[in-house]
Amino acid sequence: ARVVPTCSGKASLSKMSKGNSKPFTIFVEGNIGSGKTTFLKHFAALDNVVTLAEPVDRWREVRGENFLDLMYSDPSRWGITFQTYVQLTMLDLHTKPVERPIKMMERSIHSARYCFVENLHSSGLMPNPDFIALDEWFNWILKNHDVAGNLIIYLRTTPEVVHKRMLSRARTEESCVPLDYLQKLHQFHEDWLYHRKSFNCPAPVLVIDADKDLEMMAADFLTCEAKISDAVA
Ligand code: DCP
Repeated sequence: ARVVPTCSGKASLSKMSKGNSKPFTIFVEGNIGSGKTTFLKHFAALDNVVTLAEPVDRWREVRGENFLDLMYSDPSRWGITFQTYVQLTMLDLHTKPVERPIKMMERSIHSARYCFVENLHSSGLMPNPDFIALDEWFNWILKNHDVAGNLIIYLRTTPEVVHKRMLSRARTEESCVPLDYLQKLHQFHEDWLYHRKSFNCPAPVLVIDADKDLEMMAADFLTCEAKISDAVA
């Protein structure tokens, strides 16, 4: 694991939450199939951490409609619907009060905008007016709500590895997602979190090699635990 310098050039983890009531907030980011859910499960066992899983099930059942499925079946038509709802549900999690000192979220409103929405728009799958409307909402949220984090854990993978994992877990809606889509998403994550050359990065980044099988990740989990407790202490 390595800690990428903060946007301001400091190499240490942010200690923003120290001394105030806001929890130390962590976003776990990475491509589809990078192991975010498993990562969160590990930390859910710790008594000072609240983990908030990504609300995929809420996106699959919205008053009888499966927004995730609609988005994959016709992104140009339904991408705006799906991503608007993702933005709402993520805002809900960002602003949710928690009772413990560390709040760990699976993804964030930031990766929704900077990776998924950006990918749909730049691939020509989201019409420009749809993109503008979403982006206006996003900018309004950034100005009017606290969606900041203290640390990003980037589960870094290669697209071929996550493609295999995605096919083997066989989530129905994802059956038609091609490798090319994962390659593009990978590049957006890389440019944002690893090369730091695209969008604003809202927190320092801890990079973890997540191509490894789960059994090989134990040491990385411990490294993360140590970095987090050091940052919060
Ligand atoms: N998704 C999307 N746009 C977003 C967020 C997610 O299109 N803003 C899609 C991609 C996946 C599904 O939702 O098809 C779930 O995405 P994640 O990668 O966030 O979650 P996983 O369950 O794939 O994570 P992991 O396998 O790492 O646990």
